[in-house]
This record gives sequence, structure tokens and C-alpha cells, in this order.
Amino acid sequence: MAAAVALGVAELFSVFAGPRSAPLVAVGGVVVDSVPGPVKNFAVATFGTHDKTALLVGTTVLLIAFAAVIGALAVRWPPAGLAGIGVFGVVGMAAALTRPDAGPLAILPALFGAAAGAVTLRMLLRPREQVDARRAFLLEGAGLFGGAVLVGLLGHGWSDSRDVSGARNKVALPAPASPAPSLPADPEVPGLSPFVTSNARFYRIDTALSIPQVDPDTWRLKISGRVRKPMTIGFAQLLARPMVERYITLACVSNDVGGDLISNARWLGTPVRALLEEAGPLPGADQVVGRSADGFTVGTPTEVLMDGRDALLAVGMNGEPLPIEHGFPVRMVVPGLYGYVSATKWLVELELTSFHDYSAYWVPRGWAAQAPIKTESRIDTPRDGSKPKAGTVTVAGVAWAQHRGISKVEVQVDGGPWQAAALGPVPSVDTWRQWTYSWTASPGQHRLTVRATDNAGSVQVQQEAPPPPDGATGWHSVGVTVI
Ligand SMILES: Nc1nc2c(c(=O)[nH]1)N[C@H]1C(S)=C(S)[C@@H](COP(=O)(O)O)O[C@H]1N2
Ligand SMILES: [Mo]
Repeated sequence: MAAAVALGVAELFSVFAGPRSAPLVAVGGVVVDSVPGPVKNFAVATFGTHDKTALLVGTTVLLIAFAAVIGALAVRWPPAGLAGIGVFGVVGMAAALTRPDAGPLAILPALFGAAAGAVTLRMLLRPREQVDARRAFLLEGAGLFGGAVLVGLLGHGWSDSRDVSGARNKVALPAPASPAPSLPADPEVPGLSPFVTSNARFYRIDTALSIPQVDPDTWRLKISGRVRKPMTIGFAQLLARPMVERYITLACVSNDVGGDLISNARWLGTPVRALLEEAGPLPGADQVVGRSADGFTVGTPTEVLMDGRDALLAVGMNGEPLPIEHGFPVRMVVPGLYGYVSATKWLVELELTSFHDYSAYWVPRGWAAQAPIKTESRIDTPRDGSKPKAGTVTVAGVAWAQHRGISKVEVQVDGGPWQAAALGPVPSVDTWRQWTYSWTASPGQHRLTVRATDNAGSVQVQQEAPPPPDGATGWHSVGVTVI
């Protein structure tokens, strides 16, 4: 009960000190940043995009267990209770203080939470004279617990509501100097991924337990490190630069064969290259480190950003300002590279350095420093285990090899000969490509397999490999029972 009061009060104080200073989120953040790679991969593989919820629930369950043990000890020997709360307070303060974006105020939630917990514990453990001491204790405890949950939820809701959606609504996106081409309608194949993923359905992957809230009015982008002319620019200045609009497909390196950590959007942004040219990278600066407002880092080869592809500092996504969870106000988007080496969200700095001198966030955690997207394809329909009717069945899906482009997709039925699928139109080599194949299906069990070939002539690798260290390989296949 004292622990509940501590957490509730801490949530309330996080309204002032920032949501990432709340003990659960701060400790969770330390766990996210320090768990060994395999544990992390297990969590993502098991909980997918719910990995953060799983972590917070897990942390709470552990906390309740510890609190119960300490409570039981405290009944026999009260100093144990105070010591336990002290330990929790120190852990909470240390976690909050060591978060990359923390100010000194970050210790307040854990400090006041622990103080409130200590007072509560003393009060609950005070000597009681009444005959029905047990009943009074339980009533008092239940009241405190209810109050703590209420205060915690209120504080949490209040601090969540202090987001930058108001500022986001006020952003007026400029018209692109170079608009994206208009697209034909999607083929009418139920179950096939639409060419453009809506913002609501776009996959989301990041280490942020609490989404960074970056105010465009105070946002600055620093271009620093090994450059002739370090620069700083604000949001209005960025919007005043030439804007281009491009369809670009983003993919996560953690995507398994057949997985859905890939989406395609129409991005509005300004070319990174022009900005880098103004800053003037010095010889040897072969890596551009993108730094996020929450301290996360991404390392991109300077050469890739300068080779003429549409590497963008994006401000718009499918006609809207970037959604907050997708990096508002500014993120990077680079065709052809997995997200963890290119797509910094809540971007605040581009630091020129070398791969030799600096390793970005995921590199010491076992992922490759450089990671171009592998040629892959996926069957969207029919789904594995489904029961299509005999006759003509449309097999369809997407294939991708960003910045090289897809030249061929083939489908194989029951290990037979490879058959060419029909390819959908694409605006550039930077997006995925829809494909369809008309299959004359006979009753019984069948296995469908797909493979893609890119414009460089490379065929999708058959050898199965898991995502670490630089992206999964293998052919996607589904088993169906035709009825
Ligand atoms: N600030 C920040 N940017 C980030 C990440 C992150 O954890 N923090 N994750 C990267 C990874 S691994 C991917 S795959 C993409 C995902 O972008 P999305 O969530 O908009 O789909 O963002 C990249 N940018
Ligand atoms: Mo990713």
C-alpha cells in the first residue's frame, strides 16, 4: 500500500518534472537501454509492438512482489520498511537522472514518492489500541490504495495530455517544389497491403517508453562535428527550404520473413544533402550520427546521404505533419537503409564523425553498423492456414528492395516451377511493389512460396537467417487447404 502511494504521488510529480521522470518509465527506460541483445530480441519476438506494455506490466508486477516482501518484513522490524522504500527511491531517482534528456528536476517524482511512501508506511504500522485493529488497518489501507491509484491515474493522464498535439495542429505544411507523382488505384484484391500505409496503420518501432514531446517553436537542428561550418536551424527556417514529396518504404531490421514491420508513406521533406553541403563535411567524416531528443542515435554513411537519392529531413507524412509517435516535428527518411541506421525520429542533431570513432545506439547491442535493406517479398493473401475455394485464387503480396527496385516476383506452388507474378506500377525504386498471381487451385493441401529479384539482378536469398545482425533472409511461404 505504501508502494502504491509512492507510485501515485510520483506520477503526480511527473506532471511537472516530465513523463520520463516517473519511476516506472525511468526504470523501464534503463532496462530497455541495458538488457542484453538476446533478451531484447526475445521481447520483441514475443510481444511485438506491445513490448513496451509488457515491460511496464512486468516492472509493476516485480515491484508489487518486492513491496509485499518488504511490507511483511516491516511488520516485524519497521526499519526494514523504511530501508526498502529508501532503496526504491534511490533507484527511481538514479534512473530518472541518468535518462539522456533529464534535468535536475527529474529526481522530484521518486523523491516525493518515496517520502509519501515512508510516511504512509509509518502511519499504517503505528501501534493500534482498538479491539478491531485488523479491520481498521484494512479499511485505512484500502482507502489509501484507492486514493493512490486515483492520484496516479490522474497524474499520468494529466502528464500525458500535456503533449505537443496542439502545436502539431498549428503546423502549416508548405507545398512541395517537387510533388510526388499521382498513383493509380490499388488492385482490388482483398487482403493485399494497400500501396500507401495510412498513418494509423504504419508500423511503429522505437525505444521510447514515453513519446518525446518536441515543441517546433523551440526545436533546433544542430549540424555539428567534423564540418567546415557548424550550423543550427529552426523549424520555420527548415520549412522555408525547398521541399520534395516522395513515396518511400520504411522497413525495420527486426522484421522477420513474412513480418509486418514495413510500411510505405508519402513523405514531405527537404533533402539532407543540400544541408550537409552547406555545412561541408571534412575528410574522413564517413558517418552522420542522427541524434533524437531522447538521446537515441542512428549512424548513416555520409556517402549514402550525398549520393543523390531522396534522403529527407521529413516534416510531413501522407499529407499531415508527422504524427508525434513517428517523430514530430522532424525525422530522417533514407530510401534503401533499415530504420535503425537511417530514420531518426524527433531529430535534433546531425553530427559528422566516422564509423571508427562512434557507434550508434544499436551497434554495441549486436547489430551491424551498416545495413542496406535486403531484397524480400511477402505473401499477403491467401493467409497461412486459410481455406480458399477451388478455382482461380489470387495470390498477392508485396516485394521490396528499396533504392534498387524490384524487377521480378515469382510464385512457386508445391515446389513446382517458378511462375512470374504480375507487378504493380511504382513511382520509383524507393518503394515496395505490389504483385499478383492467378493460381488455378485444385482441392487439397498446397504450399505457396514467393521470391523476388531486384534491378541489380540479385535473387532473394533462400537461406533462412534471423534478423540479427543485419536483417532476416529466407523465402516466405504459406500453407493452405483448398476446399
Ligand atoms: N528517436 C528514435 N528514432 C528511431 C528509433 C528509435 O528508437 N528512436 N527507431 C528506429 C527504428 S529501429 C525504426 S525501424 C524506425 C521506425 O520508424 P516508425 O516508428 O516511424 O515506423 O525508426 C527509427 N528511428
Ligand atoms: Mo527498426
